[in-house]
Amino acid sequence: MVRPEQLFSAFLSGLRVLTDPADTGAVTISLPQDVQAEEMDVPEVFLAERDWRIRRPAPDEEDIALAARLIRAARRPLIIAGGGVLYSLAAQELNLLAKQTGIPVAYTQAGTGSVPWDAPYCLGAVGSTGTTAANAVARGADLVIGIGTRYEDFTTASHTAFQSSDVQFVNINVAPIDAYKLGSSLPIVADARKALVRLAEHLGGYRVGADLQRLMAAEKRRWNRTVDAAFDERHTPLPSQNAIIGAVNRAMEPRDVVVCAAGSLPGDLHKMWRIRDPYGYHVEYAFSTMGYEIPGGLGVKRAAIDEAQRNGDGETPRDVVVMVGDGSYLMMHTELVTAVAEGIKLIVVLIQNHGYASIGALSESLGSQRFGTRFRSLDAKAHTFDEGGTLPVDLAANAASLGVRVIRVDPGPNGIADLETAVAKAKAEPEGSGPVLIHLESNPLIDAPDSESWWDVPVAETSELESTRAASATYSDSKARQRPLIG
Ligand SMILES: Cc1ncc(C[n+]2csc(CCOP(=O)(O)OP(=O)(O)O)c2C)c(N)n1
Ligand SMILES: [Mg+2]
Repeated sequence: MVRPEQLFSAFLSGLRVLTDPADTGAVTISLPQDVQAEEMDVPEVFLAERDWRIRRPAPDEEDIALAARLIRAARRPLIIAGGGVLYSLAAQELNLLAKQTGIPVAYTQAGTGSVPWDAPYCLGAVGSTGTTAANAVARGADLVIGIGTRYEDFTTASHTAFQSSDVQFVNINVAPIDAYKLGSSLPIVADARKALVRLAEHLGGYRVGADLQRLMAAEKRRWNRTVDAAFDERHTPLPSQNAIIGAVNRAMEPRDVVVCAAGSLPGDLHKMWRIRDPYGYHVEYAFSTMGYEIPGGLGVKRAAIDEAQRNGDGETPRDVVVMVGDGSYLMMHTELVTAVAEGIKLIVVLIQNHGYASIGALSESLGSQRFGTRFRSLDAKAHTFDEGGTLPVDLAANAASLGVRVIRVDPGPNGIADLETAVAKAKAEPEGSGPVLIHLESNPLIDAPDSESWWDVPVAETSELESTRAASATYSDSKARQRPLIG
């Protein structure tokens, strides 16, 4: 903007965007500094309070009737719950529908929390970072009901998740662009909550078949056992990230919120986090921005404080636990100073594995030997960082230098138990007492359990490395399973 009078229309359109369920996003209003210094009379009517009602478009009745008919006729229906379920405050309605009908529910990153992990109809995460249970049911699904999902690349496992030849998609989404995705035979442009309520009415008396119920139960048991085993891993001296996630999950209360964004953690959390509250999981995976974790966590904690105040009765805010890798921490940890200055109780679990475990594992799986993903000193002769010693970096000391209270969890057989105690201790600190950072080292070479899924990352077609040539052949085989126009 170049004139102050433009503020009136700019503010109103800014709020329109902020309150629009489909177009919503961040709004930035910029004024040149000379204009900022001008004085201007503002009409009272502009300053008056006004209500911004969030639009909730109702579904077309015929569409809902048709969706119910498709569901009744399907042998293997599957609901995919996206972030839209949570933005629409529709978790309760989704759980009621799933309980009533027995239709299995799998969730995307943004949809994590829409159903609790231990509900019989919950298959957990779907796609490249999914559970084997959700992915097995997705593979054979003949009707996918996507609710509030953008079907991004990980959700569809790069178009390999749905292999049934007759699979159809019913997509309920407030944004038309997403409702029409994957060649949907029935795009329903509507608010998730309203659509779920109407759908439940139309599905009175309907239950999924016994075959699907048996498959769900068996696959869920198989996956739960896999996660139990991963959480129980006791590698020494350095623990696996799986065991770390298990310990943090056990030490947190159901309503506490875990925050994350980049590295190997988001995929591992999506798979394994045992979610118990619709708003207990905040992972920025749209861009997976390294460095989001601590400033993002601050925002979540502020929202939690507001929520407790709104609820009244002296309610204590939810605890917010940021899980962050050393690479992400190094990229942006300085907002810890804001938490210190404002006395914001933020709990940070910093996993030091001396490098980029995520990119390293991806690189290795594509035949490239984790090149350049370890933080090591330069071997000047070989001109490589891959051979030198671990850097004498002490991120716990770094956090302490910013005024953060730090708990170091030492490596060894008691590491995981000590971590649980450390999280409990941090949680016991009073509100207003500032951040606590728990520092521990982890073994970057132990992966999370396999998703039995895929992600399309192209491999060099020519290479002198035998490992890359082998990866390229495997890549071509996987490409053959892609179904570009649908799942
Ligand atoms: C701003 C930004 N730059 C680069 C990337 C690509 N990237 C994703 S994960 C990752 C490494 C993260 O390292 P760390 O936080 O230590 O987690 P780890 O992989 O060890 O679990 C990189 C470079 C990204 N997601 N965001
Ligand atoms: Mg790391």
